Amino acid sequence: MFLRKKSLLLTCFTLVLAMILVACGGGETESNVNGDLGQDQNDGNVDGAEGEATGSDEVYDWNFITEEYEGQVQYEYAAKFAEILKEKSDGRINIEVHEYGVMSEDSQVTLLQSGGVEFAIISPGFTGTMVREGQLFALHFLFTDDMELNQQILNTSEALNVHLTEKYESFNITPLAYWTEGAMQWTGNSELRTPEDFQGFKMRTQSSPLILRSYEAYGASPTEMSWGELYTSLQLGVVEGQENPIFFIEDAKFHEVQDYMTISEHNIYVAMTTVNTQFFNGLPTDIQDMILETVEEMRPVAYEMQERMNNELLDAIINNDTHPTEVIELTPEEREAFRELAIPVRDFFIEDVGEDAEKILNLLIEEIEAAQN
Ligand code: 6CS
Repeated sequence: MFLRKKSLLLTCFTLVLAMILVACGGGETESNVNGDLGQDQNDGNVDGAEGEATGSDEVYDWNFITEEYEGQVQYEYAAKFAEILKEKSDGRINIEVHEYGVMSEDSQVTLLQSGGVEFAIISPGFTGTMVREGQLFALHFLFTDDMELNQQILNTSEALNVHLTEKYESFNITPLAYWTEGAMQWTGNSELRTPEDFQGFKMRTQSSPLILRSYEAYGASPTEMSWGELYTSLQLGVVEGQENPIFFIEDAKFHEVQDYMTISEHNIYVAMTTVNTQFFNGLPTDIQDMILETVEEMRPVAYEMQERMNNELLDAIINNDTHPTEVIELTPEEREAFRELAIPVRDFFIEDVGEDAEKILNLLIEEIEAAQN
């Protein structure tokens, strides 16, 4: 179920074509999914334009891939981003937004990195074997319980916006913004209230190794998997539970094949608005400025969007009589039992990833503490 056929074949065709073109072009970032590999007028890297304001009538056709479907937060973000840029550029910037559904999230990272598409929304949970420092988002109980404050920290953190961004840029990916899709909750085919409930529990996670490690700390038996396989895997019992923000649990219908949802808020879901670094650096400065302005304008839009969807779809889960879900609220003591097991994973992260990871994490922790005072 749940594979939206709409535009799937077309998208599949264009993205696969893009990968072939990138492979043929030796990974240059001048390609786009329309196959414009040369220095033509649709090309983001026009000769002589790099780093200069052109004031020209150049027309740009770009592609923006997301990990979600239309109606879900990432897709709606990208659609609004495209709309704002089109308006700002008087119609010169045309961005085609793509739903998830063609390739795994890991492959989407590779596609952006190689320049097959210009923009992507990427979850750091799918970049952990590449940008190992980015795994810090997998650490449970790192951020605060105040989502608005968390978003402010994501917006302003030097640890993230300078130091972690540099790490991504060394892989040709520039995160333009880190933003939240909401607090993470657990769903299960059995109650998840105590660490004992996780003993041997088959938990689905994204691919970053530290996410798996975080669940091993609770005694679980985690398995990484693309979310496209998740509904069926939960239905068949291949995995027994998963984590996600509420809007996504409802919209992807995971609650139909899960009996319990725990309001655990053990982490926040972070997404990154990203652009291919080489492509972005090659754009005229006036175009770069329009993009950066749009990223700023999108910050409150994204926050409000996820907040509204998470609230509305919690009600939808609670009021769903066809597929009833027991919603479990953890007491502060119950949450504390998980927190105690989660904190030592920070040491593992530092030992495993190294000195830069330690510096970035320690600075972020300082920033989080300062934001709370
Ligand atoms: O669980 C996942 O993997 C998916 N969750 C969200 C909220 N967005 C896309 C991602 O791939």
